[in-house]
Amino acid sequence: MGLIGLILRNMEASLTARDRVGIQDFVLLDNYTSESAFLDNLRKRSHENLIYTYIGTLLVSVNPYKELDIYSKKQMDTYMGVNFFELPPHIYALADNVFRTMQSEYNNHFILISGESGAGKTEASKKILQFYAVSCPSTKLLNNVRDRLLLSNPVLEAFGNAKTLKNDNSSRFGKYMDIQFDHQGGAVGGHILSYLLEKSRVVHQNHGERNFHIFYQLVEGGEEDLLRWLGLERNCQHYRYLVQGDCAKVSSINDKSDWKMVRKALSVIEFSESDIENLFAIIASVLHLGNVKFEADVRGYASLNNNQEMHWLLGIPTQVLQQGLTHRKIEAKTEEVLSPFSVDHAVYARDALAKAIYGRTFNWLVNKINESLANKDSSRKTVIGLLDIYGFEVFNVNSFEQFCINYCNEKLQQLFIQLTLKSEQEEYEMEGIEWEPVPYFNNKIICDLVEEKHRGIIALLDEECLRPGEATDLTLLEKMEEEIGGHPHFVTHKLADKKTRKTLERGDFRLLHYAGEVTYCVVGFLDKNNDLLYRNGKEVISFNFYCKKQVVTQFKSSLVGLTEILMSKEPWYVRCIKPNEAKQPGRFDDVLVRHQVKYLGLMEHLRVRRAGFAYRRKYDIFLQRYKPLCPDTWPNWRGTAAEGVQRLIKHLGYKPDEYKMGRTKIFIRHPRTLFATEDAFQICKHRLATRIQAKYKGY
Ligand code: AOV
Ligand code: MG
Repeated sequence: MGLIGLILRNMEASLTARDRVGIQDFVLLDNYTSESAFLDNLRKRSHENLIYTYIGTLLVSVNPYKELDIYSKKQMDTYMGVNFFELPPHIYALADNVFRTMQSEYNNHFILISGESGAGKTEASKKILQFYAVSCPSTKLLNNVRDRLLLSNPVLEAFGNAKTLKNDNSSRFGKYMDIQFDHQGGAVGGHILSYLLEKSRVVHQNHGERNFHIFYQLVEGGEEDLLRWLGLERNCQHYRYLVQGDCAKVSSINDKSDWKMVRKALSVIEFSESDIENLFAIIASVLHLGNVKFEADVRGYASLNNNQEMHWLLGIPTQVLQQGLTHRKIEAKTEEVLSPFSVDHAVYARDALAKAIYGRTFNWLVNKINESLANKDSSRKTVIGLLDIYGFEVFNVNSFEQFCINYCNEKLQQLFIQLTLKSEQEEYEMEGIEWEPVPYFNNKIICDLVEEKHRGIIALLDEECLRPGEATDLTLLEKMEEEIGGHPHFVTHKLADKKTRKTLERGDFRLLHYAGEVTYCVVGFLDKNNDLLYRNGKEVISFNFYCKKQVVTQFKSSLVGLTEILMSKEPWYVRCIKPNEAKQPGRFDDVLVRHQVKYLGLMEHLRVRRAGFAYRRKYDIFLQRYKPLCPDTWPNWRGTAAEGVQRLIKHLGYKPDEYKMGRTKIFIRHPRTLFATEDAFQICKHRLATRIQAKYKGY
C-alpha cells in the first residue's frame, strides 16, 4: 500500500468525528445524488455551529442567527495565504482564495452572494470586505482607503436598509461593489453601483415593517441642537411616515448607537460639515412633508391652510411649495394653466415628491461615497467585485417591488446557471478532457416570460403605462391574460382551474418563479412603474429632466449592464440558506431548507462537480508543492512539469481513474485524493524539519 493508501485509511479512522460534524465538502458525500443525505450533512454541521460547507469552491452558508466567535483577527490570520482545502470551510478561506488567484493570475473576479431574504447575504459581503480590509498589505495611505471602504457600509445600510417582516436589516437596494487592488495587493480604491431603491417605503410601510433606518436614527439619536435646528421632535410617533408599520422600535436594533456610527462614518468618508447638515435637513424635510395635511376648500379642492410643517421644508419659498402641492401645471397651446388638485390627488403629489427627494438623495450619497473611494492613480488595477442584492421574497401581499426584486433574482440565477455550465464545459474542452454534461432546470423560460420583447410582462406593463387615461391596473391584467395566458409559469383567477382559483383574487396574477410561487396583486403596478412626479413637483426640487423611461425598463437595462460587468470577470459563489422563518438560532426547518437547496440548484451543482473532476491544479504549481514526496522529483526535477507530475503521482499510487492529465493541468476526481496528498506533504514536511533539527543539534 502506497503512502496515499495509508493516509486514506487513517482518514477512514476519523470517520467517527465526521459522523458528528458531517463532511466539510459535499463533493466527498458518498451518496451525493441524495437530497436527504445532503440535508443531513447540512443539519449536522449547523447544529455544531459549523455554518460553512463547500461544494468544491462554492461556499454554502447557513444563517446561524447568533454571533459566532469565528470572525476574529486571529481567525483571519489563520486563513490568510493557506491552501483552500487545508482548513475547515470559512468565508475567509473563499475570500483568501479569490484574492490569491487574482494576485497570481492578475485578472478580475467577482463573488456572487445569493439566497433569499434574511439568508445572510449582506453579512457575508461585510465579512469578505472586512477580511480584505484587515489582511491586505497596507500603508498609511491605504489605511485611509480601507477605513472608507469599511465605513461606506453603515452609511449605505442606514439609508438603504429597513426592517421588513423577513429581515430586521433588509437591503432595499441592490449593491455591486468593486474593490480595486494594486500590484502589491493593497486595496487602493472602490466603486459602488446601486440598483433600484425601494422608494415607496418612504411613504408607506406594511404592518410590522419600518421606513429606512436613517429616519429613526435621526429622531432617536440626533443631538438636541440638531433636532431643534431641523424642527424635529424626539418622537417617532409624531411622524406619519414613521408609524404606518406600527413598529418604530425593534429589539434587535439600537438606533441611537447606529446614529453615532453613521455620523462618524460620514466624516471618515469625507463628507463636509455642510454636506452633512444638508443631508439631514433633507431627511428632516421628508418627515415634515409627510405631516403636511390638506383640507378641502368650498369647491372641494385641496388647500393647505395653517400648516406648521411648511416652515421647515427644504428652504423653498412657501408659495412655490404650496402651489406645487395643490396644483398641477398643464401646458395649453400658448400658455401654462394651473389646475387644482382634489385632496386625494394632493396627497399623492406630496408622497411622490417625498419619494423623489429621497431617491435623489440616495443617488447623491452613492456618488459622494464613490468620489471618496475613487483611486486617483491611473496604473492598472485588478478588482474583486461583491454582489449583494435584495433576496427573493414572498409576503402575504406582493406588489410591484417584489416583482422587480424577484425578477432580479431570476436573472442572477440565470447567470449562475450559464456561468457554472459554461466555465465547466469550457475548461474541459480547453484541456481536452471528456465529460458528461449534467441537465439543469433552466429558468430562462421565466426570465423570458418577464422580459421578452413585445409580449413579456415588462413590455406589456410599459405599453399600458403609455396609455394614460385609458389604461388601468386591470387592463394590464387583461392584456397579460390575452398575451401570455397559456404560459406554464403564469396564472390568474380567470385562467385558473377550480382548485387554484380559490387561492387567487380577481386582481392577482401568479408567477411560478424558480424559487417558488408568488402571487402579485396588480394594484399600483402602473402607477409605480410610471413613478410620476407632476411637473411642478419637479420644479419644487429643481428637476429639469423629462427623460421618461418606465421604472422597470430602466431596471431591466441596468441588470443587462450588471450582467455584462460580471461576465467579464471570474465568478465565485456564496449560496446563503435561511434555516427557519422565525429568525431563531438552533432551529433547522427541514422543509424550508430542502426547498432552498432545490431551487438554488445545489444538487445539480454538486452533480456537475462530481461528474467531472472536483479539483484541478496547474502542473507547475502541483509539482512545486508536492515534489518532496517523491525521490525522483526532489529536490529538483529536470523534465517538464507534466512529466514530473506523472512521475510523482505514480510514486504516490494514484489510481488511473482518479485523475486525468489535461494540457496544462492535472484533474483530480475526488478531493480526498488531494487531501491525502496534502496530508502526506504535511507529514513529510514535519519529518524533514525534525531531521534538520536533529542534524544541527549540538552545534
Ligand atoms: P440578507 O442580506 O440575505 O437578506 P442579512 O445578511 O441581512 O440577510 O442577514 C439577516 C440577519 O441574520 C442579520 O441581521 C444577522 O442577525 C443574521 N446573520 C446573518 N448572517 C450571520 C452570521 N454569519 N453570523 C451571525 N448572524 C448572521 V435581504 O437583504 O432581506 O435579501 O433584502
Ligand atoms: Mg441584505
